[in-house]
Amino acid sequence: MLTNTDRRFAPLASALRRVAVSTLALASSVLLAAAAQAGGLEAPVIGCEQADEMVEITQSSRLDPSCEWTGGIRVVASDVTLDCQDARIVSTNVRYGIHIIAPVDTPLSNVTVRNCHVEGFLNCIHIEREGFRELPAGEEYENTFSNIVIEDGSVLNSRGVGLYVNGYVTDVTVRRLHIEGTGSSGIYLETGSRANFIEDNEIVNNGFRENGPGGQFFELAGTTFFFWGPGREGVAIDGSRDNVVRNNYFEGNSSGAILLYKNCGEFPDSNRYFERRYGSHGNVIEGNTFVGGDNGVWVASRMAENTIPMECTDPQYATGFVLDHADDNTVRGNLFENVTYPVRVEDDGTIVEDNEFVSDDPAHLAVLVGTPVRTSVLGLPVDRTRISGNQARIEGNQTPYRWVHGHADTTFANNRSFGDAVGFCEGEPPARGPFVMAIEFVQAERDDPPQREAPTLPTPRPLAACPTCRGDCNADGVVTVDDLVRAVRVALGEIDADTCSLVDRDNDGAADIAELMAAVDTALNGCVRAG
Ligand SMILES: [Ca+2]
Ligand SMILES: [Ca+2]
Ligand SMILES: [Ca+2]
Repeated sequence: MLTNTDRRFAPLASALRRVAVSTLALASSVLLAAAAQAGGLEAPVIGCEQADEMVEITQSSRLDPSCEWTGGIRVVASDVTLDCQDARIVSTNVRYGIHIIAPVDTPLSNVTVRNCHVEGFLNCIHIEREGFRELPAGEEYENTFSNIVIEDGSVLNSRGVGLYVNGYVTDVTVRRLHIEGTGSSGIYLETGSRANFIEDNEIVNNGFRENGPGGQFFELAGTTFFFWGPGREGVAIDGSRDNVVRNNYFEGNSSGAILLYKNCGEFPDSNRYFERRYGSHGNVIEGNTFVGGDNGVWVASRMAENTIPMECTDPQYATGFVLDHADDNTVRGNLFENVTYPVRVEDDGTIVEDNEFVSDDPAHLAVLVGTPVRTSVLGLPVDRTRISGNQARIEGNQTPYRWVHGHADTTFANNRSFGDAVGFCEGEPPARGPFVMAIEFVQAERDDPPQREAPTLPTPRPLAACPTCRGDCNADGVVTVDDLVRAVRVALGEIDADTCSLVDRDNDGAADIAELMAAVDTALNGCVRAG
């Protein structure tokens, strides 16, 4: 595990490593070419005379790393490995650095792209099933992609998304990449993509251009506006499901680390429009490290955002509001350091377990569950969240597990703060912009941007510790007969103490008489303040 200081110098270190590695690679390519001539099976090297052309890869190949590759590379066949040998692939006026592509009626499998350093394109790496927008419902996965691996390299300073996994693309593994400085999201998992693996990457300092703090123009109802936004996230999971995001390092991404949401069927008149059929369901986010920033993992990040400028085709249930869709996701075993809202939950069935939250800012939280508009207009609070086994050490915040606007059927068990079992209690709603991905907007003249500093959303204030209800097994704020029955069963050893951690205050795995009496006292007299 690298320390924070090491991380700060990671770009420099990786640049030095790249120089060293490309020197080695150059030497080894000479040796390997000799081996190939001697009857070895090494893939042929594509020479620098093609470095400014678009190169199409149909068989396993290596790049000569002694030149910069500027024409872009297309990988169009199965069973191939492209080894860039640490070559740099840099943008001139081409859209994609490496484009892995097959028509929708053609399966693609066993493609590996490794040791490529791709920089400055619209998308540095783009994986696409050509024609996917026209796939009929129910026939999206008849000719899938499988075992597509992108490993060991870097994606830097793309104009848009860094690495784009486009619609209905499956089984892509992205591992050990350094992804930095992208204009939009670092990695984008597009609608209908599924079962991809994002592992062991460093995803840092991305997302400052698109909807970013520098501001941009937009037109609405024939009027020109200028708006400033929060920028984009490290990983966007947009209507993409059953993915695993594991053991990555996130720091310094503009709007947050991982946002899960569903595109609302925006901009139907755009040539990029297609029907968005799937939510971001069943994803697993585990073993990652998140450092700093406003949002760590935000489940259903558009549930309560006003999307009116996006011309959503999904039905509005209130002016500007459509349902977002991100169910049954798991956030497990991650470390969050100094993140304002480490885990935000605005859709149902989320599991938040065995995470660790540390911070030196008392305004920071661990978990925040709840969503305003769906709750108040449709009477549908976030439900079936399971929060268990988490540990928090947030200086000045003894009770960092919070809900807002109501919640339903929450399981809350064995969550600790500075080692004590604590409750789940009401917090304060986070600040939101006037509409999705916007912090503030003004009417403006085209080509005459307002000259002022980027506005920011107000930061949250520290909250008073909330009462912990001793014996409140289901953490709903009252001790009922049901809670007491469960507490007694813990005392009798019939059920595990973790199922009612708020009776077992001293965390010895049992409920003794004093702990049972405290539960009874709470039932009779109400909750007591924590501590
Ligand atoms: Ca839902
Ligand atoms: Ca209760
Ligand atoms: Ca005990």
